[in-house]
Amino acid sequence: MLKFYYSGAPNPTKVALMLEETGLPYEPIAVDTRKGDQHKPEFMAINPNAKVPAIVDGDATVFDSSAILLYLGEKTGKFIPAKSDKARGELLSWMFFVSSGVGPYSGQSVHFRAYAPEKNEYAINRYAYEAQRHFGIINERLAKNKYMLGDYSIVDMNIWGWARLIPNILGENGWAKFPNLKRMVDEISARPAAQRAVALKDKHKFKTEMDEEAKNAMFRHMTTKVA
Ligand SMILES: N[C@@H](CCC(=O)N[C@@H](CS)C(=O)NCC(=O)O)C(=O)O
Repeated sequence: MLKFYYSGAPNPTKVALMLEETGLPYEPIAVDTRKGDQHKPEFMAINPNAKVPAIVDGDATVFDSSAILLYLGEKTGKFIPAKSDKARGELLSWMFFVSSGVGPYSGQSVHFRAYAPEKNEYAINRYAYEAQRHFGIINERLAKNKYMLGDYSIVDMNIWGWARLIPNILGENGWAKFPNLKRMVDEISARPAAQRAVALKDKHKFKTEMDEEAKNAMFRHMTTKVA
């Protein structure tokens, strides 16, 4: 059975949504990143980048949430547009837009807002500005389209994983500028598959404290010099 290495964080949750939407049987395997499970050799043999999510499907190992969403979309033929050059161009553009923009800027925005030991206004504003700019582009497209590619697809799941956390990324008024994106996120969150995906984290008692052990596991730059 397909093995799904996960935690309750945004990138694994979007993959959980796709697994739940497709109905593919899978075995969830918890990786408690606040305890340092991601650095264990047995997990790093699956994802040398030491991050969740990852999947093992027969002899295929896939890590990185966008790669997994594409893999599962192609494997099942679900939530992926019919093949034409035009549709494939749009699919790849928006998938890479999320993985190179929405995800990293949102993640860094949360980091500098909530976890950095010093409040660095420059970093907070830069990442919040870039995250907001990316969400703005999505919001504009959703003014004319119900979903990013017309029909509900892995692009929307990829966005949902982060956008459902907009108040954590941009602050409590974060939704103010994005009514169309909010409409889509609420629609997806109401789906039974999304509710099961979000509830998956409760199947395991993940560590919640951001203590020294967690910081040592997740923020290694704090204790390791670059040069
Ligand atoms: N580009 C990767 C990023 C994965 C990632 O940053 N995962 C986070 C959870 S959302 C993680 O494992 N953090 C633990 C750590 O950085 O040690 C993806 O899209 O899957």
